[in-house]
Amino acid sequence: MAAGKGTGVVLASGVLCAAVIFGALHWEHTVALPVSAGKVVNGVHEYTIHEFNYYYAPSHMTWHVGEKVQMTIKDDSQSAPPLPHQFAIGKHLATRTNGFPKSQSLAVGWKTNFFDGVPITSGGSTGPIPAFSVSLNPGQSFTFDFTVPNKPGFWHYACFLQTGQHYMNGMLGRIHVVPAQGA
Ligand SMILES: [Cu+2]
Repeated sequence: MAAGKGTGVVLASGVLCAAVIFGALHWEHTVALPVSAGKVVNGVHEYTIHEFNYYYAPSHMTWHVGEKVQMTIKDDSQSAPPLPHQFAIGKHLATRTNGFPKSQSLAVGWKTNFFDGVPITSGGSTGPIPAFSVSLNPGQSFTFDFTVPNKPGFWHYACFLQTGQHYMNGMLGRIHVVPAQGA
């Protein structure tokens, strides 16, 4: 069963609603997390996203359209037990119910995936990967490169493992994609 601190979130979000989720996030994260950990090396914006139970650090990023990005995702989960985690960017939750009467909506993924049609470079190969996301075991990391596509607006990254339980526990971050600098 999930950690007790998530229970309030689950109860509060019987009706799945962004306002409830964001309220819960503010309530849960009493320690301030860095807004953006990117640094620029040779024109490439490098980010490392650390995954914990059940949050990301950083939990917010701002990207510019056309910017070259190198992302490293690292599962730094150390709480007992350390857990696999996922990093998936998208918008509009894909949900399903658990099949019981009065069942809750379970968040199981994104309807719109940010990386659809976007070439991803990793391990020497480049190409779009449908519904691209990264799932890691504790201690693992994965690095990939891409150019921020012309998809301005707010996007989210989340972990939907354990039938959405990680998402319900607050494992959610936000990306603001803004027009190219100087555009
Ligand atoms: Cu997770």
